[in-house]
Amino acid sequence: MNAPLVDMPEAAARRVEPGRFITFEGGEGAGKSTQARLLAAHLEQAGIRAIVTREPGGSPRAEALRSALLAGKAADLGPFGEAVLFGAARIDHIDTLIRPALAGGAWVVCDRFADSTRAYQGAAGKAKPELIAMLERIVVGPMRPDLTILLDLDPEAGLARARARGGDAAVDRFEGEQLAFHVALRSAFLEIAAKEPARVRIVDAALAPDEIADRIWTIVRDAFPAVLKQGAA
Ligand code: T5A
Repeated sequence: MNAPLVDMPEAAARRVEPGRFITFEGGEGAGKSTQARLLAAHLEQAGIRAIVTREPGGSPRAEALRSALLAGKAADLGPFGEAVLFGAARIDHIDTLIRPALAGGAWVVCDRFADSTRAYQGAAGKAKPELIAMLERIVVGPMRPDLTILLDLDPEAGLARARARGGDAAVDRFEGEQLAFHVALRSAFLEIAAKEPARVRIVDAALAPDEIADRIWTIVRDAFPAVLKQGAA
């Protein structure tokens, strides 16, 4: 029998930082940035220091990689090559922003994280799932989110929102993919949620922003009852 290429069991150590790490995931225009901001405001009202960040990006080096990736400059590398660059951006983001913030007791609210690589480069992009899984273990290690909010929306509605917001600006690398790509993305995110129900909670993103924010706040309070007492804020 061949020895495994890497030996990193799922039971790898949990991280020890005191802050909480919450990610938002979903297709284009699902409302992740809007809800990340609203959640951070809610947390601050409840007396918790919250930092909003995003991927790709969140640190100067990762933002430079974001510009290249969203301009399509890495598309010729193929989906796994792109995944490696998203991973490089993620390593810098974790090392320079996420881990230090969590270590200082802040909560980090991140607009997209490793589930986006699974969905965009893995399921929809068709990079080999075992390579994507291996990359995630190397890049993310124990820095897995405590909670992920999946904003689920019909892809045509999400793309229409993104286009309406973007005006005449050119669509980016992934917005420009065929509808079938975005349909595959939605299925991939729902599959991740089905496999990891304790971490990933689905919220209907077709509702009004305030209603979505209320539902997310209920989920967050329920997820961290020792910190956020019922009825807080
Ligand atoms: N990517 C990313 C990968 O391929 N692999 C990876 O590993 C990672 C991390 C990032 C791209 O990179 C890809 C995925 C992406 O294609 P991006 O610009 O950050 O690029 O793309 P998105 O994350 O999709 O950001 P968007 O801004 O397009 O979408 P959001 O953040 O989901 O939506 P938001 O909040 O900006 O809202 C969009 C518009 O809709 C309105 C807002 O006002 C705004 O105009 N809106 C609503 N309208 C009606 N009802 C609601 N409930 C609404 N909520 C918001």
